[in-house]
Amino acid sequence: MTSPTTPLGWQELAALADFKTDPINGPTNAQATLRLFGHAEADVRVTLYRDNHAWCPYCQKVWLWLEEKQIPYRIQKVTMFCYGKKEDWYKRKVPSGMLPAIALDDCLITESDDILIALEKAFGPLNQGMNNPQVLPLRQLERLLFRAWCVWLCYPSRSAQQEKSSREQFTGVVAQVEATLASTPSPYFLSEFGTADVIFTPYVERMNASLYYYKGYSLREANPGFSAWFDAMESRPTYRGTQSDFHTHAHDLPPQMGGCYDNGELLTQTNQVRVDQGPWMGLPDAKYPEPETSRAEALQRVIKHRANIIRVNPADDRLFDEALRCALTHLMTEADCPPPAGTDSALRYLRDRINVPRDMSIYAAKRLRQALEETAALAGDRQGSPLPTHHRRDQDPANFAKV
Ligand SMILES: N[C@@H](CCC(=O)N[C@@H](CS)C(=O)NCC(=O)O)C(=O)O
Repeated sequence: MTSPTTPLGWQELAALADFKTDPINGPTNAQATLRLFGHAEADVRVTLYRDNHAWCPYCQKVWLWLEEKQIPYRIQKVTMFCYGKKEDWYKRKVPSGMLPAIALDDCLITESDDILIALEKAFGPLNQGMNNPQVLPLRQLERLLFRAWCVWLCYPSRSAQQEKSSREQFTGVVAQVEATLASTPSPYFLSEFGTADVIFTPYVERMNASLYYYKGYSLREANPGFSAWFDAMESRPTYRGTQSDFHTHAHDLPPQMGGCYDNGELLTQTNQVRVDQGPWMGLPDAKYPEPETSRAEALQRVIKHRANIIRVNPADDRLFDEALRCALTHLMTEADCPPPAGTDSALRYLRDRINVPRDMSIYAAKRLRQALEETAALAGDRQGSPLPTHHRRDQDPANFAKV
C-alpha cells in the first residue's frame, strides 16, 4: 500500500487497460454475438437465443455444449421477464418468451433437452449422447438433485425439524451423486468429459452458490467427488467463460426461484457477510489460479461502459465519475485514493451490481468488487440501496443500451 493519491484521469486509466481478447475466435466469453472457432461466417448454421444476463441455467447448458463442440454460431440476447420488457421480435418467434431457443438451418427449436438432441443429430454427440444408456440415468439423477435443492432452498421451513429433514433429503441425493462420481476413475460423471457433465453444470453451480449463502453449506468443500468435479470443470476454458460467482447467483436466484430462504445459522450469516462485503478472493466459487489479466480486464470493461455506469448510478454524475476513477486507480496501483465525501454508498451500489459472467470473468469481478469496497471504506460505511428480491429491474438491459 502506498500513500494516498489523487485519481487518474480516464485517458491515463485507458493506457493501463491492456487487455486484448478476440470475442469471436478466442476463449469462451459472455460478450460475443458471433463465435466462429476459426471457421468462416458462411459456415454458421446455428443461432442461440439466450438471456442478456448470461444467467439462465438452461441457456448455459446449450451454450457450454456449443462451445465444447466448437460449432460456429450466432448469439441473440433476449431480456428475461424479471429484468425488464421481453423484446417483441422474440415474442413473435417464441410466444411464451422462454429461453433458450435455437434456429438450426432456419428451424426453430425450444426446450434445452430437445435443443441438445437436435444439435447432436446435426453435429454428433459430445462424447456420449443425450439418449446414451449411461447418460439417461444421470439425467434423472440431476433432476432428483434439482428437486431436493428446490425443496430445501425455496420453501420456508415451519420448524427446525422440517429444515433438518429438507437438508437431509438433499444431502442424501448428494451422497448418491458422490457414489456415482466415485464409480469412474475420472473426475467427471463418466470415464471422460461429456454430455452428463454439461447437464449437471448449471444447477450444481447454482447449488454451490446458493447453499453457501442461504444455508451455510459448502457443496464443493463438503464433498470430495464434487470438489474434484469442480476442479476438473475449471480446467476447461469453456466452463470458465460461462462460470458465474457466488454474489451474482445469490442475488439473481430469488426472483427466478420465487424466493430463497436462509436458515439463520451463524455460519450462514458469516458466509453472507463474506459474499456481500468481501474479501471475495478465496471463496469456493473459483479455485483455479487467478489470471494475470484480471485487473486489466475489469478496468477495460468499466471504461467501455462507463457512461452508462455513471448515468445509472443514483449519485451525482460528476461526483461518481471521480469516485469511480478513485476505485479504478486503487484497482491498478493499490494506492489508497480517497473518493469525494458521500460517495461510499454509490461505490457500493456498483459493487453489488457487477454481474458475472455478463460483465466480466470471475476473477476480474472479485478484483473490482474489492477495489470498490476498499475505496468506499475510505469515505464511510453506507451501503447502496438494497438489491430487490422480487425482480431485478435495477439491471434492466434497456438502461445499458448504447448511449
Ligand atoms: N424446460 C425449459 C425451461 C426453460 C426456462 O425455464 N427458462 C426460463 C429462464 S431460466 C425462462 O426463459 N423464463 C422466462 C423469462 O424469465 O423471461 C428448458 O429446458 O429449456
